[in-house]
Amino acid sequence: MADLLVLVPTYNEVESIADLLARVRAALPDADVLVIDDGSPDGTGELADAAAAADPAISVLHRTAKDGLGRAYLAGFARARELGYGFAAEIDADGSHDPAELPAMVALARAGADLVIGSRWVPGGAVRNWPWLRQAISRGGNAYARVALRSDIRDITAGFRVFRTSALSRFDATTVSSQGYCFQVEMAWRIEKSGLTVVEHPITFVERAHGRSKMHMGIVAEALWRVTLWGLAERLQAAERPRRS
Ligand SMILES: Nc1nc2c(ncn2[C@@H]2O[C@H](COP(=O)(O)OP(=O)(O)O)[C@@H](O)[C@H]2O)c(=O)[nH]1
Ligand SMILES: [Mg+2]
Repeated sequence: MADLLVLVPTYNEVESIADLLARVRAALPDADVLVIDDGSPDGTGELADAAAAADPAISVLHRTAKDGLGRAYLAGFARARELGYGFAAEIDADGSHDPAELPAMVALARAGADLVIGSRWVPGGAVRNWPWLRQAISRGGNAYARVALRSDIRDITAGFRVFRTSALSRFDATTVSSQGYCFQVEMAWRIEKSGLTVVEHPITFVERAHGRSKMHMGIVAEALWRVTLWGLAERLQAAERPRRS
């Protein structure tokens, strides 16, 4: 059995999913792939089923309604752990993340990293075709999270990742509170905080050519208030520590 499960969350990605699956399979012929579709009305789930019927390495998890990226990934992580995979990867379905980067990222994980982040904001990383507002949100959000969470991670919101599944089992993923993209921040920060190894690998993020982003201001707002609360809680705990001893 393969020891890597590549998780591909989808919502209305009918124009991108077949090409993305072919590229993942070509980049990592030995890995298995799990599409996690939230009942896309555009037929993405059916297309993924057709790919799975033609290729035993591909399977599809159908969920009934759009329930957020965080919960889709938690379902995928649970599947990866149940089935005994050593590593689980995250990749967007819209072509923004180049599957050709995955072998290098997986190699870093196999070499010892607990979490490898495909990072836009480290030297060598880049973003292509993103409107200035998205760039500003990503750069500003990452800068804010670094300070608020006292994190060393440069691209803590990135959705292109490889996890060692034992790192996921170190904490109870059912206690992960974020629903939207803030989920990425929460997972990376918890892994970093528990002393595990986080490595960033530079990637070029290319904005989707088809379909529409599911990003909206509610998702940004969720990240902002959660990161602020986590940061404040950290500082309160740090302030209390000397008094107890
Ligand atoms: N299963 C599932 N996938 C989602 C959901 N929201 C977004 N996605 C997928 O997550 C990936 C990233 O979403 P996208 O809209 O491209 O975000 P952006 O790149 O930040 O604009 C894509 O593959 C989406 O189809 C969701 O609620 N459920
Ligand atoms: Mg996208």
